Amino acid sequence: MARSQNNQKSPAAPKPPLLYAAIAGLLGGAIALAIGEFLSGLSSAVPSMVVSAGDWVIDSAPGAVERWAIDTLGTADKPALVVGTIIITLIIGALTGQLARRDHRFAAAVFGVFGLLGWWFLARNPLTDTSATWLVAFVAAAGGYAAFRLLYAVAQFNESKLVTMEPGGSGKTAKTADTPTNPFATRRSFFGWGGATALTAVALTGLGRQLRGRARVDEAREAIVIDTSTDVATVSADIETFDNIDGLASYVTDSTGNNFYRIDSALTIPQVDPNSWSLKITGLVDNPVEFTLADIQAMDLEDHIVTISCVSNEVGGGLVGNALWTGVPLTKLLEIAGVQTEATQLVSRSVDGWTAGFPPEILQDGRTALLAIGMNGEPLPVRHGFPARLIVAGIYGYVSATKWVEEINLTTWEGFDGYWIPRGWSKKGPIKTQSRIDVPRSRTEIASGPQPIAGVAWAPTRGISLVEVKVDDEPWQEATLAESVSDETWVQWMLEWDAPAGDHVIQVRATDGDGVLQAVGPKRVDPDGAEGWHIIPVRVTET
Ligand SMILES: Nc1nc2c(c(=O)[nH]1)N[C@H]1C(S)=C(S)[C@@H](COP(=O)(O)O)O[C@H]1N2
Ligand SMILES: [Mo]
Repeated sequence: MARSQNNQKSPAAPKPPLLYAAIAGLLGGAIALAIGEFLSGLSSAVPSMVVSAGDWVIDSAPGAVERWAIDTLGTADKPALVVGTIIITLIIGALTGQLARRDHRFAAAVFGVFGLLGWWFLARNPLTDTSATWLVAFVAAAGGYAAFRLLYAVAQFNESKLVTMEPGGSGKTAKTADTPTNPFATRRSFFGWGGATALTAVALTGLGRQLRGRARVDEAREAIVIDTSTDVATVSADIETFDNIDGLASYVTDSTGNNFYRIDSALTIPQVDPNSWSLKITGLVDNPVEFTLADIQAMDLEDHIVTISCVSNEVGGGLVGNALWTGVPLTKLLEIAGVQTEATQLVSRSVDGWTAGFPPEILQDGRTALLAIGMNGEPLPVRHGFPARLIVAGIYGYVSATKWVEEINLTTWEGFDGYWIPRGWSKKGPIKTQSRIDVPRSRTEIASGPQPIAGVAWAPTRGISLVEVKVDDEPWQEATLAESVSDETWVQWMLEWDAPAGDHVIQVRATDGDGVLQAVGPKRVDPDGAEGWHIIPVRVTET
């Protein structure tokens, strides 16, 4: 009963002039959109509402219409959609303001629908965190509605002398046109509040975009060419792989989109401007140095294929991937800085303050350790540490693989604990030998008959010498290993199997290059990595 309440509170509250009501509605809509932009800047789990609405238009437009739009609007189709969404929202806001003069509940309903629609656009995006989308949509709609109500209220000033004549009054009319019923409702205060609201909307949007900064960094990233002598497409062609086995992880993991696992503590992916980025080497060194990206690019870049893995990878899990990394050997940078003999820990720090540490003496065994700027022939994807990160073969990511790295500090082993160490993880993190069955997929049904059993096994930097597979109670059988470029990468393995109908259990175990059998465990991931043989059940049906 918003209306009767309204009438009761201030029986004489006049309706705002049509134009003012429309402006109030328009600015309420602007605030709602701006809050959405601002919140999406705060968290990478929340995309922009405006962009999501545009995505929906693209997705639901019939192919022909979409092509027409792209042809007609050229590459400007995305900005055009965004501008279109904003304009439509503002027009609806203005209409809402006008209609609210008849019935106040109308505005509440429109902002409510805005919230629901906004939520739906956000939630459609597979990358979003659903609980966050509810919050964002609600805050945006409520904030927009509150702004509208405020402006509407200050617009309820008396437009003309006639309106102020009241029965029982003195018969005199007010001298000014702006005699308010609500003392704050004057033309002047409306423009004051309206201006402030418009500025707030612009500031929130600008701040959100600034925080995200994605487009800017993406553009800068695309302008960078990684000078690599290795063509990632031919890496797998030059060696014998099992890439043709359906469902088996390919030898080199695709690093586009979200195909390569991503682990970090960053709520928003840091957006680092490559032109102002630099890496400092500090601490126990003779010459503290600082390198720009241009400095790094001008050095002799090396290409290495290295498998990296997360200490949190469960037995059979996917927090592992193999990529071609391009960069400068850490030893070369450390040589320039002149590491002192007391330095027993190399701590790397990212732009967001995350840290990792390992003993630099492990670099003496000649393993690959890079300040990497390229991944699979391209600049590092932003989510994988653009413009630079560390890659050290044979130790888990949490002690070494700092993304968005900006400082390497040489210190003592006791002098510092990296990010995860006080949180209950082991200070040293050598990668344990692991093996995984990819084909057939665990808990699936397959048809009886010839069927490969296949997967990957890794033990960087020791390499894999043997993979064995066991079906039910049969003896362990030796799998065939594909080729790998070095002991620093995983290796694909495969065993032909004539699958008989029934329920089966398949297990795998690997032996590393030192002849050490993978630990049977089971042991949980903390504090220093899971142990155990991967065991999967499958159902084979009669063909
Ligand atoms: N800045 C930063 N770098 C980081 C992390 C992080 O939280 N912040 N996580 C590390 C961990 S635990 C792992 S396993 C690897 C994962 O690298 P990826 O996301 O490129 O696969 O990044 C490492 N580098
Ligand atoms: Mo990790």
